[in-house]
Amino acid sequence: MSIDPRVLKEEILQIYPKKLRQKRSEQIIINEHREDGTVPEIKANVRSNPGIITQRGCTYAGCKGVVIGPSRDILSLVHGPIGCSFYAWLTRRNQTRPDTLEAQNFINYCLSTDMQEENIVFGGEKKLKEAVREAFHLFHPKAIAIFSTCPVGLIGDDVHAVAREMKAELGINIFGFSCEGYRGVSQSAGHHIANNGLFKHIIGNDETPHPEKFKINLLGEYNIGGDGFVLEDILTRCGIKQISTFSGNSTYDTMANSHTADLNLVMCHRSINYVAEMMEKRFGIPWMKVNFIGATATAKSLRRIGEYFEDDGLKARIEEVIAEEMAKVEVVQALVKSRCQGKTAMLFVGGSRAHHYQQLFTEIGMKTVVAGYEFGHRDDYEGRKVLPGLKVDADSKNIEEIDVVPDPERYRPRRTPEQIAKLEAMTEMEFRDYVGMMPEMDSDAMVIDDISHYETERILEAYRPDIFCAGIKEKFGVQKMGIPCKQLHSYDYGGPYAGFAGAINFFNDIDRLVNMKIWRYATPPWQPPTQQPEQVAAD
Ligand code: CFM
Repeated sequence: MSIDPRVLKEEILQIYPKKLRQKRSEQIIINEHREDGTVPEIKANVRSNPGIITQRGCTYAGCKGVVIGPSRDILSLVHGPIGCSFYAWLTRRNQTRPDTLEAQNFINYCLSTDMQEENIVFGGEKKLKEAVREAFHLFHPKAIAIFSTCPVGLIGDDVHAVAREMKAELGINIFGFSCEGYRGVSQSAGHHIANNGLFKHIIGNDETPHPEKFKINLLGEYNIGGDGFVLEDILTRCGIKQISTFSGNSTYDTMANSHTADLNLVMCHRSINYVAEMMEKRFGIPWMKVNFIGATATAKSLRRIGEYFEDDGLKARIEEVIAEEMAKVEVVQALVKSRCQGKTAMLFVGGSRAHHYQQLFTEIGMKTVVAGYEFGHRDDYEGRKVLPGLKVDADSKNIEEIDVVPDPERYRPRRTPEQIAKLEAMTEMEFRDYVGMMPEMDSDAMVIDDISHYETERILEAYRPDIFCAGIKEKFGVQKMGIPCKQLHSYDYGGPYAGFAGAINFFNDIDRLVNMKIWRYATPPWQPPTQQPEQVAAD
């Protein structure tokens, strides 16, 4: 079926009132590779329109749930009504594996001040202090993070003052986050707030040196479904020491010590690029974007690490691991490709995966026809080269920009500008860069920012893709249309999908989903039923 995406776009826009139509027309883009190397501009990171049924989450979700939550021994205490805690309780499948049975792990717990009407009227600081003391005496953590929910900001409780007071009283690291749900346009604001907190309160607190030669941090990897376990295994086999991730399977100490690494690898650019930038400025650690989603992407990323460290032994070990793993991947890939070749996919995930997972589909011959982020910014779509031209609006001004300067004692540039230039001259060795999703999608592909429920239905009806990838909010509505929906936030109950072993899992899962016969039995709403379902006699 051949679709004219421009016609479809106009049809979709018709339903909206004039002002909204204009706004959505700038957020629904038909991709194009222009001669000057640019792609069309997309409007992103702007407020969702009420009633549109967005899939976005809130700022608190981005700070507590996404960035800080996966670190297992920072005790997360939510200051707010219980619902905010309950809905952030073990819903993201960020796994962790303490070294010993006795090691601290608070991930299974849900701690909240459980604010009541009385606290909203008379203030909740007293209750918060009591909660911090209680949590400290129960768990004896190294650090407590306090997260603000919407009412905290509305009534003006000062979580930072409470954190300072409690830190002095209890003698452990305690810090607060002004990450009220409404503070930004999406969870993306919460990522930035969390990054600032990590930088101000944790990174650089532990100077323990490591003897290993090749030391990295993996930023923006949250160990969903065990992805981080797979990646640490690969890195270890190559002889690369992972000091810390941010923040899947991490601990307070690994993050506190992360400034001793010599290279920062950035997986999810959206959620953690601020930490990478700040660590480079303060400590002199270069960063580069990697992608461990997809077998060829993983191989490419590993080779780039080898090039960075310029060590023949390391490069040889990397090649050995790639050869060993690729042999296993290729067997499954060939089989699955023979059954999936030519099928189509749509991807709507937060800020990275709608891009990264296109690679896995490409590896089994499937094409992504429409994709979009819930809350990515223009740089995630068009590449970081648009950054200097980005306008700072009132919503972005809400979030602190930390002014970072080189640390007087600890700034140690790991590479000279000449070395960086030499490495960059080699193919695909860009530092501090992210090409974005659109340059890597076909011309004429549709790119939709912050997709609405209505738009989802219309594109499904028009394209009838073989698979739709999104989250729990979309899953069952989509499947009732006879189209399988794979959750790419939680992986449903599957995964890991990162690295080589993850690629094999993904290929098998997608093969099962797109080739399952059950989808033929669902009658989508756009297709009138040809016959009435048989009456089942009640006996
Ligand atoms: Fe980064 Fe993520 Fe994502 Fe994200 Fe998320 Fe997530 Fe996501 Mo869900 S940090 S932007 S805020 S890759 S929770 S692990 S899957 S929306 S695309």
